[in-house]
Order: sequence, then structure tokens, then C-alpha cells
Amino acid sequence: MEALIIVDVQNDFLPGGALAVPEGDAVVPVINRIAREFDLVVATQDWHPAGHESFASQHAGKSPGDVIDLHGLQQVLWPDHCVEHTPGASFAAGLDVALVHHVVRKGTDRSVDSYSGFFDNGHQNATGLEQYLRDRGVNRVVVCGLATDYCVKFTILDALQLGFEVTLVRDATRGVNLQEGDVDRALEQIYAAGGTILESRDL
Ligand code: VGL
Ligand code: ZN
Repeated sequence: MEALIIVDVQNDFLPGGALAVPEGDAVVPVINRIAREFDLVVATQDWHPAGHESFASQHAGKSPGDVIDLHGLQQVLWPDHCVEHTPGASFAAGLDVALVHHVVRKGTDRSVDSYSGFFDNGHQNATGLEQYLRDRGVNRVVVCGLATDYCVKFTILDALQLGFEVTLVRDATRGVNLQEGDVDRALEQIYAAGGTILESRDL
């Protein structure tokens, strides 16, 4: 059994949003097209309380892009984004949410970030996504969405570690590229960990 996982296709990650991913909006029509072909579609939603500790605004003298030690974990600081129940946290208006069977919210604990759809960054708490997939007999996941070098990458690496077969749909994802080459390095890491990378036309 196969599932599509749509990662964080939310207004704040689209051009004009608080944490805009370059060309982030380009993934929407591709995802709408491929989602029709899946019997099971799950979407993750970055869903932070106001004052989340991944926000640069919570750390005096710090700016987005700075890296700090946050309770023992290396943490990139971000602009305030995807605050629960705000328009920025809503799914992109163009995303065909009628095709989504289940939504997983992550990043809800103020003190730890959660790039992966499966676990927080400290791997202390599970979101329930693994159990949801196992309960439905899923052994293979196809992943798309935003951002390639953060939430998409960590979702894929966790899925591989959990024993799922994983395919990334390259034209249905875009990255932040905070450092030049981050997206290319993410693709290499995904490939090295056993993931497959395909274009949507080759699915
Ligand atoms: C993401 C940075 C912070 C993502 C979420 O969805 O890739 N990146 N929060
Ligand atoms: Zn976030």
C-alpha cells in the first residue's frame, strides 16, 4: 500500500509569506495532479504556538538565519511563521484539500522544532503519522511539498529509517537554500539514505 505525503504546503511558505520558499507556489498544480492517483493522501501542517522558540523574535539580538543551541539541539532561527489558526498556517488556497484524507500537525511544542512529519527534532515525541500509515498497511510513501532542505528532507530520512520505501517527487518540491547548495545536498542525502528521486511524469 502506497501513500502520498504532502509536506507543509501552507501560505507562509509561498511567495509573499513569512518564510517564503522561492517558487514554492509552483508545487501546487503538480501536487493537485498527482494526488488524484493515490488512494491515501496525508498532509502535514507546520503548526506553531505564538512565541515558538524556533522564532528569532524570541531570542534577544538574534536574526532569522542565525543558529543557536536550543535545549541541546542546533536550531536555525526563523521568522515567525505558521502560527496556529492564522492565515499563514492555512493550506495554500490552490491546494485541492478535498484530496487529503488526513492532516498531521507538527511543531506544536513551543520548546522544540519539528521538521519531520514523524518526530520532533529531538526524536522524543511521535506525531502519530507512523501509526496512521501502519494501521492502513502502508509500506511505501511518495513525498512532495515544502521545503526540500528542511521538512521534506527530514520527513523522508525518518520514513526511510522507519523502514518505508520512499520516493521524492522532485518537481513537486522546492527548497529554502539558506546556504547555496542546500537543496542539492538534501537530494544527495536522500539518495544516499536509500530514497528514490523521480519527476512527477515518471511516477
Ligand atoms: C519548515 C523551517 C521552519 C519547512 C518549517 O516546512 O520546511 N522550515 N519550519
Ligand atoms: Zn516551522
